[in-house]
This record gives sequence, structure tokens and C-alpha cells, in this order.
Amino acid sequence: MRVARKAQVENLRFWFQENRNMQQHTYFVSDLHLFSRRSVAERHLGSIVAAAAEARVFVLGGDIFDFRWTRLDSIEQTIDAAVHWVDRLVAPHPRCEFHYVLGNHDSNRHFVRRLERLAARRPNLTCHHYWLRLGNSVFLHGDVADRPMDQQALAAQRLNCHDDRKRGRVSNLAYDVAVGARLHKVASHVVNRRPRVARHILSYLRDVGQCSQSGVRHVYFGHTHAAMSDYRYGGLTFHNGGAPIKGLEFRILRTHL
Ligand SMILES: [Mn+2]
Repeated sequence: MRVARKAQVENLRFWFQENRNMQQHTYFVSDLHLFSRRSVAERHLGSIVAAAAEARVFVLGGDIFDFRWTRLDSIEQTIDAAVHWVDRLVAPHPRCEFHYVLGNHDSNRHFVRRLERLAARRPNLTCHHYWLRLGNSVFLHGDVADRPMDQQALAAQRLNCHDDRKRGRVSNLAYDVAVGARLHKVASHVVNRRPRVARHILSYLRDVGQCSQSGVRHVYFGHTHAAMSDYRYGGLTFHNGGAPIKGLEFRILRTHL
């Protein structure tokens, strides 16, 4: 009897440990640019859902949707589809904590309002406008990599995205040609040299008090569409999962948390 009880306790302990291990991971995904024609994110949806199913924390790092370059009929329709997409990811995984850190492309104010309304209904979803700190890691979209920006400059820049309009057919075609010719890849490598990107992000993080002095060790970001892992700069380690766009590298990042 005593042996049986002991075995039961052991089994229970094993079960809890297994479950705890399964719930340990924190994932970061950004720049899916869903609804734009250039995005191949649909190919990765299975892996995203699988990661969410075993994650303790799942961070959506911005530009998850692309309203400006949507292939749906209107921005309104895209917003409906986007909110539905987030809910379909969040609702079936109540044990996973989801954080949506906004990017420039998903800063459309109508979308943000709807996303915040969804977050109010879903206890496991939180929306962050600029950055998120968890343990020794900071998560941000990364549009501060474009040029040196403090918080005030970023907020001003984001205002330009609040009323993003859907782009017309001609500019869409021009962009497709650029993507076809891999021009976006070349441009991205020139503008997004790693030391420059890290320097700009670091200067923003200092402005918002999130640097190595306050215990930050890892920075997870997107926006540049240039994947990088374990890039050391200014006492921090930078990670970027790239983007699921033709010709570019894309990864779902499992963080150090
Ligand atoms: Mn971006």
C-alpha cells in the first residue's frame, strides 16, 4: 500500500515536472506582414500555433499585419481579419501569456483600439505600444533602428502610421517588382548593418531606462527583416528572427528566458 502511494506521488511529481518543462518557453515572432501579397507567413502558421501551444509566454513583436499593403478589399476588412487572427491564436491557449508589442505597420489607430478591446476581454493577452520588459530581456518592434530616436521621436513617428491608407495597385506592383528583383534584400542589408541597428536601438533603450545598467541582457526585435542571433553590442545581446517574405530568412525565436 505504502509502495503504491509512493509510486503515485512519484508519478504526480513527474507529471508536474513534465508539464512545467512544457510550459517553460518564451517565443518571439515578428514581421509576419499578414495580408500583404509578399508575405509567406501562411507557411509558418502551423509552427506558430505549435509554439503557442507549448509556450509559457508568446511575444508578437509587431508588423504582424500589413494594412498599408493589404490584398483584402479595404483596411476595415483587414482590421476585422487581423483581430480575428489574434483571437484565434490567443483563445485556445489560455495557459500561455500573449504580449502584442505594436510595430509601425500595425499602429493604425482603429486596429489598436480593436486590439485593446480584445485584450480587455482576454486575460492572457496584453498590448504594449512601445516595448516590453520580461526578466533580463526587452522586446520591441525595432523601428527605432531606422535613425536615432528617443521616446518622444518614436511617438511622433508612430503618429504618421495612425491613419495609414491602403496603397494603390501601381505602388503595389512597383513593390512586387522590387521584391521579385530581390532589391528589398540588398536595401535591407545596406541600411540595416548590424552595428548601426544595435547602436540606434541601444540609444532608444537608454532613453526609456532599459539598458544593461537596469539588468537588461537580451534584446529581441524585428522590423529590419534581417535575421541575427547572439549579436553582442554595448553590453547587450541582440536577436532578430527576420521576416517570412520571399528571399528572406525567418525564424520563430525561442528566447533565453
Ligand atoms: Mn516595421
